[in-house]
Amino acid sequence: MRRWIWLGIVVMLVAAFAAACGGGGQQGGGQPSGTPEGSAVAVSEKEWTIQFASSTMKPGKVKLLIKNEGTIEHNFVIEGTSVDLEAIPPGSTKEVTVDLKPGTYNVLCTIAGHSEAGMKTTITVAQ
Ligand SMILES: [Cu+2]
Repeated sequence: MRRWIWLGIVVMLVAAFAAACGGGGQQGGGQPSGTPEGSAVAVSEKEWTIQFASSTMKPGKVKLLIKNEGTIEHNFVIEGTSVDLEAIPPGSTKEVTVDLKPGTYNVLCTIAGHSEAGMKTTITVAQ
């Protein structure tokens, strides 16, 4: 007889525990999984190259993270766009967002002599 009472208590405890857990689980759900606006593309500048992590991009807003991995100042220009970054000190990173339309763009460092030495590249924007 006593055994049944204990069993009843255990069943009630388990039920209470399950209810508490169920409530907590519902609270955790419902996080929206939206896609972030644009995508970041890493760009490395140094003597004497400009390298994009990806030189082909989709049209639309693209965030560029330009890191000067060289030992002297460089700047960053994408011809035909508003992107015209002032000198980036060695070791630092600048961020710029550009709205790219389909096409091919020349990218260069406009400090005298740098693009001639190799600091230029092209990127292609296509669907
Ligand atoms: Cu440069």
